[in-house]
Amino acid sequence: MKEERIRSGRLQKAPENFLTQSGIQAVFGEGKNGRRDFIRNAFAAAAAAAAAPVAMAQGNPVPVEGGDTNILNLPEHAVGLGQGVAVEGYGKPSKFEANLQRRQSPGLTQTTQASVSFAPLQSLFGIVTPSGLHFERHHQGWWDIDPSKHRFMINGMVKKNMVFTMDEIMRLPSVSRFAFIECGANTATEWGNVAVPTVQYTHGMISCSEFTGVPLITLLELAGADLKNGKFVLAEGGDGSSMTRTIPMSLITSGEVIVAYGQNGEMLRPENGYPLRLVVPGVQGVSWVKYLRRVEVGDKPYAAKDEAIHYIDLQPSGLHRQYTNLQEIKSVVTTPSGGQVLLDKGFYNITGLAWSGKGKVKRVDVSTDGGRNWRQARLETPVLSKALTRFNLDWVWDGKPAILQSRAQDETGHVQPTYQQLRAVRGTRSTYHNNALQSWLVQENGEVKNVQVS
Ligand SMILES: Nc1nc2c(c(=O)[nH]1)N[C@H]1C(S)=C(S)[C@@H](COP(=O)(O)O)O[C@H]1N2
Ligand SMILES: [Mo]
Repeated sequence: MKEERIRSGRLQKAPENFLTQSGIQAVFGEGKNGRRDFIRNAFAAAAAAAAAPVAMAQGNPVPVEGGDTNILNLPEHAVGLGQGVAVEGYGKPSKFEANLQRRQSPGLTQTTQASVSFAPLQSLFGIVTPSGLHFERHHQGWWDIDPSKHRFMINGMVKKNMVFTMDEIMRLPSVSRFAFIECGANTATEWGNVAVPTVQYTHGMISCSEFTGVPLITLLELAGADLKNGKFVLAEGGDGSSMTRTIPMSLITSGEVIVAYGQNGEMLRPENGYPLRLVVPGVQGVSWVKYLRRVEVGDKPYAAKDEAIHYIDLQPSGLHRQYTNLQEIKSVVTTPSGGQVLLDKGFYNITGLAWSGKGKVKRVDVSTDGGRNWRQARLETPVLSKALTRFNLDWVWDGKPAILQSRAQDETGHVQPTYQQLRAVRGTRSTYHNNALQSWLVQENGEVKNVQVS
C-alpha cells in the first residue's frame, strides 16, 4: 500500500482539546468502560475460551485447563439474592454503559440552542437506534410540548381547513415503518478534510427507528385536498426556528410520508419532535419537521429559507443545487473505526451500516487495503427499504497497516463514490450530501485513525 495515497486529515482543534473534554476520553479508550477495554476483554475471553472448553454448572464447577481460573470462583451475583422487581419507573442501561452517550463534535462550533449531538454509531448493534441515543439537530432549541395543547392544521388548496388535536389524530388508522433519518450535513466535516476522530462525529447524524403515525395522505383526504393541482405541501414546525420545508406531493400520495407520534414503540422523544413530527423516508433530515403544527397544500415549491439559502449545494460552476432532498447510497464501517484500538493481530468482525434514500441496499463490499481488493459483506436481515442495513465481514488482521472501507450499492444500481469521483462532480466547497467512501487506517500499533484516500 503506497503511503502517499493516504492523506491524513487535519484536526480543527488540537487533539488535547477533546481528550480533556469530560467523557470523551473513554471514546479514545482510556476510560474504564471504553470500547478499547471492551475489545481487550473480549479478547481475553476469546483467548480463554480457545484455550480450553469450559464446563461448569452453577455451584458445581468442573475444573478447566488453561484460560482464566477466575471462572471457578463464583461471583456474588451467582450466590446472593438479586434485586427485587420493585424497581418501578423507566428502565435504564447498565451502569457499566455510562460512556454510551450522544456527544457534541469537537470539529464544530455550536451555540447552546442551534446545535447537534451525534449518535455513538461505534457502540450500536443491529439497525435500530435507541431513542435516547438518537442524534439531535435543533435550529432553535427543543421543547417538551404538552400534547393536550398541541394542534395540527391543514390548509391551502383544501375543501375545508382542518385543525386536529392529538386525540383526534391518534384515533385514525395508523401505520408503522422503519426508516433512517440522516441530516443532509452528515459527514460534512470530511468535505473540508477535517478529520474528526470517530465515526460518531463523521457519520453520527444518522439514526433509524420504527415510526408510528397516520399517513399524511389520510389527513389530506379528510381535508379534501386538491391532489390534482396541489403538487407540493409546506410543512411547518412549532418551534422558534421557523422550520418550513416543501415536500413533493408524489412522496405523499405513495403513502410513505407519515405524521408520526410514535418512535420505537413509545411516544416520540421531546428532542425528536414530541408530540408530532413528519417522517419523510429517504429524504434528508431537515424535511422531517418536528413539533409539526401545519401542512399547507400548494402548487409550487415554497422556496423557504431552509431551501432557498440553506441546504443548497455549491457546485464547481459557482451555481447552487436546490431541492436536493434524497439521501443517496452510503455506508460506513462502524467497527473497527476511528479512536478504537485493535489489541492483537487475529480475528475481527468488521461491521457497519449501509443505507439508501432510493430503496433497499443490495450489496456491500469491504476493502481492507484502501480499495484495491474488495470482498462482499454479509447483509443481516431485515434488509428494509430506506432503513439502515447492518453488514458484517470476517477479517483476520495480520498486524500490518490496513485501510478499511465499505462500498454500498442500492437496488437502483447506484454505487457509493470515492472522494475523487465525488469531488469531480461536486467540487470541494459543498457542505451537504457527502456520501463518499469512508476510510479508517489501522496502524501497526492497532490504533485506528480517520484518513482520506483519494
Ligand atoms: N421544527 C423543527 N424541525 C426540525 C428541525 C428543527 O430545528 N426544528 N431540525 C431539522 C433537521 S436539520 C434535522 S437533521 C432533523 C433532526 O431530527 P432529530 O433532532 O430528531 O434527529 O430535524 C429537522 N426538523
Ligand atoms: Mo439537518
